Amino acid sequence: MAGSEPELHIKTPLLESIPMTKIAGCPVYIKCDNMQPTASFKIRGIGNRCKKALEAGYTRIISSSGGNAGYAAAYAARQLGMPAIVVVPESTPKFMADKIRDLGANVIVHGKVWDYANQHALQLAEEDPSAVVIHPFDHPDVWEGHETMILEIQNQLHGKKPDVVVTCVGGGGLLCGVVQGLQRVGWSDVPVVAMETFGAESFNAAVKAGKLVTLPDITSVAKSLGSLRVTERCLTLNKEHNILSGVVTDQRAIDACLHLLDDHRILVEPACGAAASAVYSDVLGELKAEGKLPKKLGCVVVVVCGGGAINLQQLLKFKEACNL
Ligand code: PLV
Repeated sequence: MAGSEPELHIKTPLLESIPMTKIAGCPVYIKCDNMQPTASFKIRGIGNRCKKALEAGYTRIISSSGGNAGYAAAYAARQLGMPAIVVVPESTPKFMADKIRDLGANVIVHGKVWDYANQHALQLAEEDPSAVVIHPFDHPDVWEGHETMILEIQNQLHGKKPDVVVTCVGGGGLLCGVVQGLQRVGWSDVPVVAMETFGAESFNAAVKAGKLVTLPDITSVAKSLGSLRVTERCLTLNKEHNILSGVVTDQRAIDACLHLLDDHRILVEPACGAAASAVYSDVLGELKAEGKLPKKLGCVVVVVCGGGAINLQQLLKFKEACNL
């Protein structure tokens, strides 16, 4: 991990969710990374990456992000005293771009989806050797930073070992961090359920094809899961670790967001709803029935990854659009 400066992320609560426990029939813990100062887990990995870049002599930050990674990069840059440019695609909500701007970053809107924003960020960095491009999910420092979530969970469970960890997958940075973290704490045998929504299922497509697949478009409302292609590292880890891919409809992801709000007063993006739907829509039950998970689970951990690109009005719009 990067050296001298204070951590940019905080240690977040791990809470037993009684409503989820009732559904799953075993203790379900939620790791509340929605409580990070940037409203998502992203600051763990992006913060680590930015600190290491500063130590390596870079003085400026250029982030390409659909939202939360850019928000985390802008926050990290502000804390570290580095100027930042954040290139966001047109799909990023205006209120999210404004939030990033409010942290002092220069926001540039470029391209329909993230991949085009990223190309523009790389081009800008070519013109400025003092600038480092902070990729939202494809870098070892990002994965290393995300690993801290599992180290915390290990402490918070006081010697108990989870039977399964549930997370979601966009470009796969979070998944890589979770799996690497499990390996680091000696929990290499703990399966990971990797959730996506239809229309953003780039990991599921890659697992099925046995190689990286580039989706033609992102049609899911879970825009934070909307990277057309996952990092290669996900596929490498998929060979070493028991990762079970699950895909749900937008409706199920939104339904889970509504449940999280009612059950825990937690407002999160559909990306996070996708992970929570593994319990609320009983994807875990389906995996048990298929023999992919043990019939009796002793302890489940669900990563509540958070997400700042949501407000109540937007969630209610999604609810209506999904006929919920
Ligand atoms: N969001 C990326 C990619 O967006 C970004 O640039 O912010 N949950 C939330 C709330 C997220 O914001 C993201 C990533 C993920 C999950 C997925 O994380 P990943 O990409 O590491 O799998 C297009």
